[in-house]
Amino acid sequence: MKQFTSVKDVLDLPALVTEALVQKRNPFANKALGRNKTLGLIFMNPSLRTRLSTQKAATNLGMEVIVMNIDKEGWALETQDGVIMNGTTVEHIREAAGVMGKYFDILGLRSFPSLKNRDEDYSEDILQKFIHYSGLPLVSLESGTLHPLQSLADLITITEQFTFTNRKPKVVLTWAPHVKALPQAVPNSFAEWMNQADVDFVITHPEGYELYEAFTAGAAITYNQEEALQDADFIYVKNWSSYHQYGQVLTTDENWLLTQNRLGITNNAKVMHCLPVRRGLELSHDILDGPNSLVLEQANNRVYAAQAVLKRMLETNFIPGDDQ
Ligand code: AN0
Ligand code: CP
Repeated sequence: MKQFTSVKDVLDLPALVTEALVQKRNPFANKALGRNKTLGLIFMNPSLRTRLSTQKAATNLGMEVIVMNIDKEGWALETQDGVIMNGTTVEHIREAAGVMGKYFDILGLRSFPSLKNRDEDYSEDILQKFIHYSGLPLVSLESGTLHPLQSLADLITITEQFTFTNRKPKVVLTWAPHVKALPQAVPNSFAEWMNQADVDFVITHPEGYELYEAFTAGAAITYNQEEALQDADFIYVKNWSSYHQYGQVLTTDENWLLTQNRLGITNNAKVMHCLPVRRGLELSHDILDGPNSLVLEQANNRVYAAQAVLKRMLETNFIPGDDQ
């Protein structure tokens, strides 16, 4: 595995999930694999889980980790080519990424979309420039359009929790209200992964919140949340801003808030959220505090998702014993 930016970078998805579960049972078994290898984690936006879980995963594999919150601690970065830098930006992405290529063996990058210019966000220009100018294998820590480490952790969680062998789980992705415009990366990515997994997958959202078809194609999509929730085994709750009216909040309709009552029409569904979650706005207190919530287990599995991916990258990109 050279890069990890999308499910498309995964050759064998069931094998990667199995690898994560193997790592979870025995987290320190591959401590020698990352010896003298450095992971650089570069954050252009805030993070709690991604930062801590990826750092823990790398440490479990014996790697050194350097973390930089480049938005706060670095020079203001210029990402456009050919500009005369006589404004507020101080350092160009060409040099910044090039320097990182000298210091690290694997690069992790979090770079949220602007939610202003869809073409620019969906071109993944910043992610591609970091890959190109660093020359390093790159793990996406959430990009403009996708959050693959989250989706892998979600798939691991569903695989662990679903015990029936005679049928597939019904998994529902439901939009939830929020007061701020949030990226589409988490739902895009979840859809992309669920469409590759062995599940019945349904997406429900208000009109105007249709996601980019390249990620959702194959899923059943309905504007009727109640219909979608019938017999659900897993409900994945997430807010996102509009893709078609790009970056806009079209409604904050609280009828879309999932409560414990509404779980009555489901198959006692387990409820998932990537976190951070705004209590009472995106998801009810009773669900988060109740027995159906999987949110902490998802967060736990972020470690083993990252560990499986880093292990594959170390195996693919470096010869064991070669410490150069
Ligand atoms: C981000 C998002 O929705 O993409 C990160 C989630 C992992 N969430 C917020 O900005 C609140
Ligand atoms: N779920 C997730 O990626 O959380 P952070 O934004 O805190 O990393």
